[in-house]
Amino acid sequence: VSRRTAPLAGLIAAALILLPIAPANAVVAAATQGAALTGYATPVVVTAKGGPLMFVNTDSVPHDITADGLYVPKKLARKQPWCVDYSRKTCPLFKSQLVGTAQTAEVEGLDLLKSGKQYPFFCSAHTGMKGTLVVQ
Ligand SMILES: [Cu+2]
Repeated sequence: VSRRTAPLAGLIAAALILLPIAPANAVVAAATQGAALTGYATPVVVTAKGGPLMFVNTDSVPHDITADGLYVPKKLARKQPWCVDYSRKTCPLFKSQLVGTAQTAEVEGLDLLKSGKQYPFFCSAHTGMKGTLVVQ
């Protein structure tokens, strides 16, 4: 790295370090080593309506959080950024990205949920991994 590009490289490195840090008030859901067999480290997650809820994966294989059998109402699907990957009828009501080892992703869609209700979720890569999201 030349002297001229060194500051830029430093900025990029700092950005990469800062990216996985969750907001201070975020609730954290987690998958840890062996989660494909043993399930989520946090099978029951209590969150505020609208979140923020971060999913942290420390396992050696990728996992996510995906609403189980619950879908964004067709009329609203076009407005949800994560719905671009789905047909308008099959967009999960809430989901995180599939993330690999030591990665963190925000669970999106929590503002579509209702206080006082519980919502089942699973991992789209390992359908035996199941959990419950409790919205306060
Ligand atoms: Cu998984």
